[in-house]
Amino acid sequence: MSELSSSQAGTVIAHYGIAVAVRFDDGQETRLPLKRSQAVVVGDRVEVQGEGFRALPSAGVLRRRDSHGRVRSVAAHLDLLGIVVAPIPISPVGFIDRGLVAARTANLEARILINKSDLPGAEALHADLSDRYSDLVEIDLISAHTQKGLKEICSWLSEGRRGVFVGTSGVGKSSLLNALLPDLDLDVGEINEVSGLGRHVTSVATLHSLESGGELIDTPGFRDFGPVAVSSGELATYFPGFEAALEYRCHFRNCLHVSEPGCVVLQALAEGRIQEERHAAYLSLLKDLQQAESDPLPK
Ligand SMILES: Nc1nc2c(ncn2[C@@H]2O[C@H](COP(=O)(O)OP(=O)(O)OP(=O)(O)O)[C@@H](O)[C@H]2O)c(=O)[nH]1
Ligand SMILES: [Mg+2]
Ligand SMILES: [Zn+2]
Repeated sequence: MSELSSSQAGTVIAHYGIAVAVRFDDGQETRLPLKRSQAVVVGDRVEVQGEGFRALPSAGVLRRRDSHGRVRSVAAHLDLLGIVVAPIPISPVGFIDRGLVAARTANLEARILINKSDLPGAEALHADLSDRYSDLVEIDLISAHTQKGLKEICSWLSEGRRGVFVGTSGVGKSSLLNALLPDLDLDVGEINEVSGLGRHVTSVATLHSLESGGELIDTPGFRDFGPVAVSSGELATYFPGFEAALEYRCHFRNCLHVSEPGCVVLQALAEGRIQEERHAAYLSLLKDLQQAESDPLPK
């Protein structure tokens, strides 16, 4: 076969909207134009021929629904999901639950990473999140600035494991990557002093290899994280904190655990085994999913 007609396999390592960067398996990198019809995300495997490429089947894809109801893929071939939060900016209500549900449906191992441990309020946030989530998921108090806890993150991202950081703009996702990879120099942005919000600095998703052998993907911050790969009827099965209650069966097979008689979730709620706040978070996500299911919006 001639040089020109042979195809080469690689991985998408950056997505610029109109083009992608691909790293071939021999380590060489190239930039290729993206056609409108081509849907690939960082982490996807592709087969490149000249200027063209075709995406190979993917797995471990993290998807979310944006505020317009559109389904967006975040990254592919993932093993780990780091849900990054910070004392400032505060993450939207339900962000962690949505992230955990999305991780469970995509079969990813999730962790809550509380960044900016050097700031006042970090300890209180840690105590609050530990109260709610420590039975369900590992929680780390870390800092990109002081490097606290970064060694643990490196060992989590050990050889052959690929992770992605998600979190609202300004929580420090890019700063964490810069701290984990001293040669990297991703742009980081100041928090707006009036609104306390980030400035949406990162606009491109990029994949980076760590010394520990793992890989980590930086993403632009987004406020909405509506899970997509789960229907309203299945939500409870994936909802963090409902596991023990759902070892028993509700009276109705299609129980949504809202107000139905003979519901084991509501019984656990009444007996204090499920906190009110957890059930309220479930109801809010259930409502969003039902709305998305009834909306004829573009997929
Ligand atoms: N005090 C403190 N500030 C931090 C820490 N990590 C990041 N920051 C600051 O938080 C701000 C936002 O950081 P970025 O890394 O740009 O946040 P991001 O999550 O990548 O934001 P987007 O790209 O907009 O989604 C910057 O001013 C950082 O210096 C930390 O550990 N401690
Ligand atoms: Mg960033
Ligand atoms: Zn029920």
